[in-house]
Amino acid sequence: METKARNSIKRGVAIALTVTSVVLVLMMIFGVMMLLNQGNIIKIPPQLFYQVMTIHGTGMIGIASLGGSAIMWYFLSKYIHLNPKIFFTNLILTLIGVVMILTGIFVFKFSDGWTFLYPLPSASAKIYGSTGALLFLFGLLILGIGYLIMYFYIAARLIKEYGGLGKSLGWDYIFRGKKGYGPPSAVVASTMVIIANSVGILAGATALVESILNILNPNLTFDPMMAKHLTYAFGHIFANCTIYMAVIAVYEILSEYTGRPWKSNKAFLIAWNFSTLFTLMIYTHHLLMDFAVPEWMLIIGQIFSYANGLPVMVVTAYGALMIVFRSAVKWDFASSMMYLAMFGWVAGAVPAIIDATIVVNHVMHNTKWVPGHFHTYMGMGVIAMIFGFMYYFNKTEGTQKQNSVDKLAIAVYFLFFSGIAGSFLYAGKISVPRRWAEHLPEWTASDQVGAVCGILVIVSAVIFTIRYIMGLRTVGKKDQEQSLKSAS
Ligand code: HEM
Ligand SMILES: [Cu+2]
Repeated sequence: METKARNSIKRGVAIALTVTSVVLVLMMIFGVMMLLNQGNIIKIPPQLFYQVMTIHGTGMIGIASLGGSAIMWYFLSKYIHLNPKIFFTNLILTLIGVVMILTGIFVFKFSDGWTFLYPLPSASAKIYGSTGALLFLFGLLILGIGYLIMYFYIAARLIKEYGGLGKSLGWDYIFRGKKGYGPPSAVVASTMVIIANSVGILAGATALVESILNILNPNLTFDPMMAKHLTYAFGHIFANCTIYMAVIAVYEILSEYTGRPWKSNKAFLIAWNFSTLFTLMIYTHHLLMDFAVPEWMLIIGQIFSYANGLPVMVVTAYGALMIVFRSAVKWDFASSMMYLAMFGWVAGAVPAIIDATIVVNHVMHNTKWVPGHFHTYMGMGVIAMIFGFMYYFNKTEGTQKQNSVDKLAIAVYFLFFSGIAGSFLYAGKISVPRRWAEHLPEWTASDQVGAVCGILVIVSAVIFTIRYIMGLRTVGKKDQEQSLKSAS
């Protein structure tokens, strides 16, 4: 029975990772399509550009979250008992949501951007009909419900096992002077994510319902400023939480490869507690240009944005350096990916901190500087952690071996993803606006460089994906052998 439960956990994780890698490649192709259009190499109608931009943003954030939750679920299930059905429920609701979103965008021409800012969806519903907007909004809502079900279930399990979410965040050690080390890092990180992301998703769901009601009955109107607060609270927290789920792989994999436990000492616990709080507070950095927002909120947004990522990033980067220092760590695909991803994450935070400064923000925020920042920390941070974990999964649960193509693919991936991010940051520096289908001739060089880099990134992502899907067979074989052994 025990191995049966374990096998269904593994199956769920394997399916989620398969979906993640395939969707990722597809969304990257859409990304290159946008660059080719901005760089004047191909011409697509502006309407299609914005459909592509909407699916690229939604799809990327969505799969980063799916891949991240696969990591969280896989490692958390080693410490507490988890019912595999819950993960499948989330997976199925996600897939239903994705199909609705795809239909809304490609069949019914919804193209308002993944941030669905009220009252944009109602405005475009009047032009293109309400079906597309409703499919998109309901699709996201269903996706969110899937996550809420999973998070509430994990919360209930953590409360049962640890006696409360405060305890699984290590409050006994921080406030009550309990000696020794706190709960496993996977437990601490998961607690942070379920608290922050549940709040974020509930805020997002409220904004979605507002838009849906407004489309169904235009007499029902809502305060657009309030809706913007709810929407960006959701968007910021949801995107942030992808890394807080994926980073669990850094803790677990580096600790396994060095044979040293990743201890949750007091500094580690305090850092995660601060990040829990700050992640909830700082979304107002997306509203720095809204003069109607009370100044004190913007100042909180600015100050705490500096402080937000830092605690966890510092303890993680420092921990990663220390755990490897003078250890007999074996460098292979998984451990190198985790290590490089750490630096991608740190590097991506620097431009964000610059942009969160109010005076800079007024100049930079609507330029490609911003995509430059999040492509660095998502592409070279979160997504790299997910690829690294895919390899680890096949190696640990199966018998896949690394080869020289894998090594080459890692190098190509990081090199050319820096190229994409660099081309975006450079475009930001020369004031190229973000989210414009058409670019002026003096901007197109940066788009063309980005597109070339993008194509090479896609090549390595395709290699990772094919290797992962082929490696899954070794997992199935190993399972079969084990069940035969236990039967005889
Ligand atoms: C081959 C890799 C990729 C390429 C070529 C690419 C390209 C692009 C381009 C051209 C844009 C529009 C920029 C603009 O505003 O003008 C964009 C936006 C975006 N990308 Fe990527 N991207 C890639 C990978 C990723 C990854 C890995 C993620 C996250 C996991 C991601 C998330 C996003 C998001 C959230 C947006 C914002 C959409 C919006 O403004 O509504 N991208 N990307
Ligand atoms: Cu933010």
